[in-house]
Amino acid sequence: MIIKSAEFVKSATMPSEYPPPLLAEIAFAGRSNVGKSSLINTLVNRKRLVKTSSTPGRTRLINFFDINRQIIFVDLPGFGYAKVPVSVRKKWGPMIESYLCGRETLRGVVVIIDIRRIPRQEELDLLGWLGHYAITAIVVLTKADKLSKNKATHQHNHIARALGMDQKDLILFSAKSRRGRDAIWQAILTLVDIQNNEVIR
Ligand SMILES: Nc1nc2c(ncn2[C@@H]2O[C@H](COP(=O)(O)OP(=O)(O)O)[C@@H](O)[C@H]2O)c(=O)[nH]1
Ligand SMILES: [Mg+2]
Repeated sequence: MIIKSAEFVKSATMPSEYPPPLLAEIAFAGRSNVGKSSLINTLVNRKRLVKTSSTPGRTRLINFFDINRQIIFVDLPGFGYAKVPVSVRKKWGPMIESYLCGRETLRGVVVIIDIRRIPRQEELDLLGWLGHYAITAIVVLTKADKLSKNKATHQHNHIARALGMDQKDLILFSAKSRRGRDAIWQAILTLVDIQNNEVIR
C-alpha cells in the first residue's frame, strides 16, 4: 500500500480517551527498547512519526496514529523495563489488557520480539491473552541484522519452539535493512481487509 498520510491522532491511558472506533486497528506490542517505534516508522516510511529512543521505558501511553485514513496503528506501551518504578509497571498490564479486550475495531496485534532473546513470561502472557480474546497475533522477530545468517536461523528455530509456534509463522524483520517489511504489510492488510492492489513502497 502506498503511504499517503501518517499522522499522530492522540494519546490515551483509558478507554474513555481512545479516539472513536471508526477504522480498523492494528496494535504493536513488545518489550521496551525492542524496536517497536522503529518498526512502525519503517512500515509507514517515516523517520520520526513515532519517537525512537535509546532510553527505554519512556512510553507509558497508548498512542494512536492514522494511516491513509484507512487504518489506525496503535503503539502500546513497552513492558519489562526494570528501571521503571513498580507502581508504574503495575499499571501496564491492566492498561494493555483493557485495550485488548474492549476494542471492537482491533483486528490484530503485531507482537515484536528481539531475535537475540528468548521470549519470557511477559511475551508468553501477552500471546496467552491474545489467544484468550481470539485476537490474531502477527509475531515479528526484529533486529535480524544484528545476527549472522546462521545465528538468525538458530534463534528463529529456538524462539518458535519456546512459543510453541511454527517457524514459518514468525516474520524476520530489520528496521535497518527493511527486510520483512512487505511480509508484515501483507499480514496486516489481510487482517484489515484492504485490497492490496497497489505495490507496497
Ligand atoms: N540494528 C538495529 N537496531 C534497531 C532496529 N530496530 C530498532 N533498533 C534500535 O533499537 C533502539 C530502540 O528502538 P525503538 O524503536 O526506540 O524501540 P522501542 O522502545 O521498542 O520503541 C534504537 O536505538 C534503535 O535504533 C533494527 O532492526 N536493527
Ligand atoms: Mg517506542
